[in-house]
Amino acid sequence: MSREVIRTVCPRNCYSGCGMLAHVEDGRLLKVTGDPSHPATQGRLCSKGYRYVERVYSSERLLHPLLADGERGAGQWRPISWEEALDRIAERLITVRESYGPEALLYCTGTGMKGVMAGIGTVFLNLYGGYSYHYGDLCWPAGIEACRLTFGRLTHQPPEDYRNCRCIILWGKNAAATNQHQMPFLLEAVRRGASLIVIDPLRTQTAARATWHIQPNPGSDGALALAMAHVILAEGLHDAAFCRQRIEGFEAFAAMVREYVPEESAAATGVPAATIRELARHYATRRPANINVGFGIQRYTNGGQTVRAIAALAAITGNIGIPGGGLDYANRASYVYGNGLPQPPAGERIRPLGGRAALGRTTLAATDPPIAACLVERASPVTQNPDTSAVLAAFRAIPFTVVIEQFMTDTAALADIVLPAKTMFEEADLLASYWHPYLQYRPQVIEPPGECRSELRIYGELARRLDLPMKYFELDVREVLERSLPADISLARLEQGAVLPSTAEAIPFANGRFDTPSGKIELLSRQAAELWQVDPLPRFRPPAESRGASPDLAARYPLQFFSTKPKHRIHSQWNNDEKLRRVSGQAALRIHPLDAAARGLADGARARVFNDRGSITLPVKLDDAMKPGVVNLESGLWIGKDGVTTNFLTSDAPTDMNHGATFYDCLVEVERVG
Ligand SMILES: Nc1nc2c(c(=O)[nH]1)N[C@H]1C(S)=C(S)[C@@H](COP(=O)(O)OP(=O)(O)OC[C@H]3O[C@@H](n4cnc5c(=O)[nH]c(N)nc54)[C@H](O)[C@@H]3O)O[C@H]1N2
Ligand SMILES: Nc1nc2c(c(=O)[nH]1)N[C@H]1C(S)=C(S)[C@@H](COP(=O)(O)OP(=O)(O)OC[C@H]3O[C@@H](n4cnc5c(=O)[nH]c(N)nc54)[C@H](O)[C@@H]3O)O[C@H]1N2
Ligand code: SF4
Ligand SMILES: [Mo]
Repeated sequence: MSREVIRTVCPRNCYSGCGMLAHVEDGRLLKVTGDPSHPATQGRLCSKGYRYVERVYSSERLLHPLLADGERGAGQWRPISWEEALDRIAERLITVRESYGPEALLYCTGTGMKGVMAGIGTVFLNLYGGYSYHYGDLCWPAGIEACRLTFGRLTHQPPEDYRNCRCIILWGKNAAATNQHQMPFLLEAVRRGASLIVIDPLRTQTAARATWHIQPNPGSDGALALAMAHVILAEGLHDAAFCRQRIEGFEAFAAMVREYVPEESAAATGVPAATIRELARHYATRRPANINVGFGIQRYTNGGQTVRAIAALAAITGNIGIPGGGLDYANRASYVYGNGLPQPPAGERIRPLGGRAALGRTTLAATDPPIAACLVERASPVTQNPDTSAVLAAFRAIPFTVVIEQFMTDTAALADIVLPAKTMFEEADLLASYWHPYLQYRPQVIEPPGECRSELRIYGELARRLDLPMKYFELDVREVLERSLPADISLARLEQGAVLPSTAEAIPFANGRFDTPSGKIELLSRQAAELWQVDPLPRFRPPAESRGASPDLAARYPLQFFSTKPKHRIHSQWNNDEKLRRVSGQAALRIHPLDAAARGLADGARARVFNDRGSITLPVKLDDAMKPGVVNLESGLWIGKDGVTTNFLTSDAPTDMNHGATFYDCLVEVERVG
């Protein structure tokens, strides 16, 4: 018997990037535990992380290639051999390319798995001659661009620096659910005397731990931040020397915020003027202060400008480049690896169809050629992309779809062929975190169970059948990863534990250098105007679906609806884990008792939530900590398991910058059923 404990890392699209120990006996994963030597996650995982053994050996895990038997989408499958599956797919890909050209093939990816090896599909498709795709990202792009425009690079305070803060604002971030390993650092800061302020329309578990919870109207944070800036500048609480030396456009910004009188912003934000003033004074006078901006606030049509407005607060108070300060959005200090996969020349016919948020509509609208086949990998667009009705229509219209998956998701259920994918334990890769600054290595610790295969192997087998050059697929994964690393980090070193890259700044921007066109923090950004046609200053515009911007729509659909991240799932993942489903409880729409009473809804009653795009029917959960006028549901539900999913209601409009999705910019009405 051989028993080993192997250091690895959880690769989910999750802030924490937990250091993990895989306990393996005779080729079988026995248990996973947290890696106590990890500087940021310190030996802890989360409810999902501790369920990996059950996930890997789940009775629902797909172990063999499946062919839709009879009508596609009807739930009938026939296990087929890899030979048959690959022959069928290869034959179809050749026909599609001959009949329409390679761009008739849609390549659809998500964030289900990250790392260097996730790039192998693109290698294959370039060799194939091209493909169609959607640009942008469902997750964080508007905020990423806002921070890039403002500071020039994406980096932020390391976790251990929170102990130096006197004030921490979590602005639209529910760390207790989404970045659980940040909580001990935050709570330690509180023990040392820091105030912890949560700005969130919902009373989240994080808000419950805060010293002060402020509940603005969804999508109104830009107005709140600018009104705070108004108070700070009017009362001379800014850092005048810092503003002079380090900020581009300070005068223009100061002139603009004179318009944002707290009394007037109170209407848009739903936050009383006195609270805005008190918050502004508190933040500006408790230096050093840190603002943690979550990703929720940028899922609106004004999302990028909102993040720019909040970033301006950190700048004018001189809270950038000092211990205990900072504007934390996404930390890319550990994104130091490149792509060590051998790269063929780009395919000749690569066609962008539109932004990822509009996957359904733009796929349906594709002509010359239309989409004739689709490859889905690491994604479940049926539940995760906006406008589920359009996504469903698109997948039903595509003549031939292959989904590479671990489980029978709502998306896989629509496929012609489903191929069983590897998990994190079955192939090696590198992992960066967007919270802590450490680079990590994820070794292969077991062989894929059943007939599961890595994408590298799957694309290699398809390449052989398409007579593509095999040198791009006959690879040693360790060599690929070694080639991806910067010169001063080796795999051998990563095997010893998480590595802090030499380029990581102990205190970001301490050197006063910003990689913007002016070399300063840009509150006035010409790039913003040129690239995204927004105001060069972060002026406030109400979100598209709000009383402020669309009163007619708001008259019909008076409730602001948004989803949040589930504590016991990562998006749609683990929603098929029975234990975690029990912990999560039944999916329910959270609503304020006043809004419920106005609609004749008692706690637990079934309600239809609807707008022009769609409707879902589910129980309501009355919650007097909700803000009246706001309703909420967790994302990542499966139609097949829960009967509903959030995105039937959401819009496919893009964010104001960088092609993001506006999941939270959504008006609905709720009515009783039965
Ligand atoms: N309404 C609403 N919708 C949202 C959001 C929201 O807040 N509200 N959030 C959005 C955000 S921020 C994000 S990031 C997206 C996430 O949405 P997606 O990117 O689709 O991510 P997941 O649901 O985590 O995973 C998708 C699939 O990847 C599969 N997978 C995991 N590992 C592998 C692998 O190694 N190989 C293969 N082939 N498959 C694998 C999983 O089994 C899973 O079914 O959802 C977005 N959708
Ligand atoms: N458990 C778990 N952890 C995760 C994930 C997961 O699915 N599950 N997903 C990971 C991924 S990919 C992402 S993108 C991150 C997201 O991490 P977060 O940004 O923390 O998550 P969200 O739930 O999208 O939004 C955070 C908070 O913003 C609030 N919010 C919504 N609209 C507004 C607004 O207009 N103003 C303000 N002030 N607040 C608002 C919501 O109520 C919510 O509590 O989490 C990562 N971590
Ligand atoms: S899902 Fe996130 S918090 Fe949970 S183990 Fe993985 S990285 Fe850690
Ligand atoms: Mo995300």
